[in-house]
Amino acid sequence: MATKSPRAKNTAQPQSLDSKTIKASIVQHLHCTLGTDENKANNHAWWKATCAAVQEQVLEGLRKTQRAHYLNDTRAVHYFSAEFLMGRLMSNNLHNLGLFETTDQALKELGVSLTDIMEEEPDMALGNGGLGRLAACFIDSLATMDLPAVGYGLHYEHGLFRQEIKSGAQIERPDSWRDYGNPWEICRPESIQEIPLYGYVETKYGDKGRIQKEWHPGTIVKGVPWDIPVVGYGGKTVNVLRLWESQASDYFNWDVFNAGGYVDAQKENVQAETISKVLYPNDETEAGKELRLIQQYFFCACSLKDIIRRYKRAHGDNWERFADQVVIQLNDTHPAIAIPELMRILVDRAEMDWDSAWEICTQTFAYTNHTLLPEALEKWPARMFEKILPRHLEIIYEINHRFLDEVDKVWPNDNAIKSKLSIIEEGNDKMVRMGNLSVIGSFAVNGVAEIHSRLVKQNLFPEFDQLWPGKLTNVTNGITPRRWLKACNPRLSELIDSKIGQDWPVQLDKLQGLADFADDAKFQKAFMQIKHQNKVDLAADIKALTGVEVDPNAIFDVQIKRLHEYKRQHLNLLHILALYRRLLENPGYAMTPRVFLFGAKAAPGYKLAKDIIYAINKVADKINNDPRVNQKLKVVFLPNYRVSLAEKMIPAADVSEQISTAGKEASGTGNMKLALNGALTIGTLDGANIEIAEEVGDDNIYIFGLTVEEVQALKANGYNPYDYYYENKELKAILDWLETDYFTPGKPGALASLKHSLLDGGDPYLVLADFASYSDAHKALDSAYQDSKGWARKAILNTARMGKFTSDRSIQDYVDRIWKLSSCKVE
Ligand code: F55
Repeated sequence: MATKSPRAKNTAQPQSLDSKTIKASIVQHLHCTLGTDENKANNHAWWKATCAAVQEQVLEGLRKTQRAHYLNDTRAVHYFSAEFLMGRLMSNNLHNLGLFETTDQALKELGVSLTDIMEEEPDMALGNGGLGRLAACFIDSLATMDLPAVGYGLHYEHGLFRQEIKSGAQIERPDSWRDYGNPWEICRPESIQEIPLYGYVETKYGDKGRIQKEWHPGTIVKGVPWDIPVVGYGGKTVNVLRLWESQASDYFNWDVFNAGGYVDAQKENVQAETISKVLYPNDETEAGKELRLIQQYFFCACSLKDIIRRYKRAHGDNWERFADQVVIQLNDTHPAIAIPELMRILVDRAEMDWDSAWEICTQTFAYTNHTLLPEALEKWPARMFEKILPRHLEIIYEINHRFLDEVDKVWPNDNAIKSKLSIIEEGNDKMVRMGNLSVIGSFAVNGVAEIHSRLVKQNLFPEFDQLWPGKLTNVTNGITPRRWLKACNPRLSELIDSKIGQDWPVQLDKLQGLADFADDAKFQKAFMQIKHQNKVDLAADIKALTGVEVDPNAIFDVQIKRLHEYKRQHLNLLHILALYRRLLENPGYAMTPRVFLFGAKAAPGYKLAKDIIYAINKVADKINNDPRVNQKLKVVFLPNYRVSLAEKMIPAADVSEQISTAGKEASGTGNMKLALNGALTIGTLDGANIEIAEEVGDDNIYIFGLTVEEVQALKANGYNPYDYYYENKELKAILDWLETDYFTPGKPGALASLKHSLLDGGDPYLVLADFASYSDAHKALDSAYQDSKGWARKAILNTARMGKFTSDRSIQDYVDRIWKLSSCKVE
């Protein structure tokens, strides 16, 4: 049952500002910052003026926080992540400052709707999915808990692509979130860094035969920091997310320029500026592209220089306290290049001996693993490495050499183990394994849910676990309740406030208090009315976005996440087809009206994922226009799924689809957001679903499908999807249906790739094996919904029992077990 979650100490004290003062500030900014006035201003101008007014408060907090951290010379965590999926900032900042109601009032008096102007803000979509959003939730918790922390990442000009759906297919369009400026960010030219790339390494012989290595870079790029203030709930601590933009270095290539090669000199600029141009849109696959490695090195090198500059300001050239003051958390292996970079700085630049340098490194870094999928484990061709970062490759070889000597002491002459644990994968094309480097260079390694961490130990890194017992551990993910309940579901938040007080956003365990009302008819009614109202709102959005009309009285069944075979959106689709078929064959088929909602982006190069999106859309078209089933079934694919759309869908969901093949979803975090907002999970025993089930209890969740052990056994015994195809008549009919032109008139076979991947493709994610059990779980869920009181009770208990999944608890786990940080109060 519920574990105790930590106290985030702040509660949102409304600040002293009244609506008159805010109003004056907004108007002042409208005039003096935007150069317009109350009569001419459109929503965009009002939004910008309001941001500017809010930012004044934010910056006050930022200044005080930085002063407090400096004066206390605090140990700080540095969260290195190639992705921060921040979404919009206005609502969150207002809530965290305690200024939401006052600002709402101020704008009302000006004849402006806060809700409307918030829609003007583009999402900061500098991430792909769960990993990037986790980083965003974590920095929210860090600030809320008054912990000294800096987020470090890349200032992509273009975030994750905008998805359009044309005739059912995904089209990618560039995301231009900064085209009209970003009112929250501050450029810090005083902290620009210069980053070397390419070139060669010179070996020199110094005093007493000491070998000195000197890297002569082939080019230098400039890193320009942009700071996004991160406001903690209560508004006291304001930390910083520092994102690096690449620019051409000023002095570099002046020779070419002076020789009259203006255009060529500009070419260099274009190259340098490409580094932070665009976020790679792949989740769960490593791209293996040169530019991606450069991106990784660029932001890590900038960030390390920044950290070292700050450290030296307090401690001069004495490195002894570095690891006491600095802890660096690597969000997956994407920033793992920071490990050899710190070694290079210590050994080559600070002239430290190897062992002392290695001691500092391995006390500074900790690494979070987010995946077991083999195709997602980053590997770089050694030859590419050598070209871009020649000195780093040498350092990696040296780290590896010394490490393999240690391995030999434990497993003498065991070449199989050595080749498995080596940072270098031997072969025609040698590869650098970033996962192994991360484990070897860190003092702690964590998975992101209990089952995932167990599999990391048992399957991914068993020998490392033997070599260093205790180094591999678990920190179950969490989500910030400020964004994922307080801000996105104001109706429910108000109801909760009225029952259990206002501390729950920082003490999420308090939601347990709602369990007392789970059977209270009045509370049930209020809870379900809020759900209904949220569904009415979402139905209006759906109509506006897609033209499809949905009935808020139907069950809203939601699957929102990146599109991937292992997440099995196609299992959901096959079940929808089963329902459709049952309704056609038997118009009296008993089922509660259901609206299936999808939101998902596919990696642009992932053919089958795009085929699945196409299939969902084609099936949706057919069903939504078939009057025979329309009273019972609708299917909607909402285009361009992103944080701000999630904030609208989650409060309106009755059912949460968490149906990955057991063992494949490291944790999931959407599962937590949906349950927190009173949706019931239909899910497999995978990732954090298992821990959610433990919290909510078996009566309040619909678990189905094979377990990890059963998956392993089935695969070991030779899984044959045809067995299920021939065995299950319904399944066969559905799969055969996909080959006809029923859903794609005039284009038979347009959806056939799906069937083939599940049959001749071997069904790698066991969709067919889990189909029957999934269908049964849906039947159980459907009949449970018929009992409206019973359902209300289950929904309330889901919300009441999500305390464990606040990201404050995750952060407290990191603090206690990995980071050993102390909080620092800001007055
Ligand atoms: C992005 C880029 C690359 Cl190269 C590889 C993976 C990703 C990515 O976005 N991964 C990701 O989102 N992983 C997810 O992390 C979440 C947070 O830990 C987990 O909840 C989720 O299970 C996992 O898939």
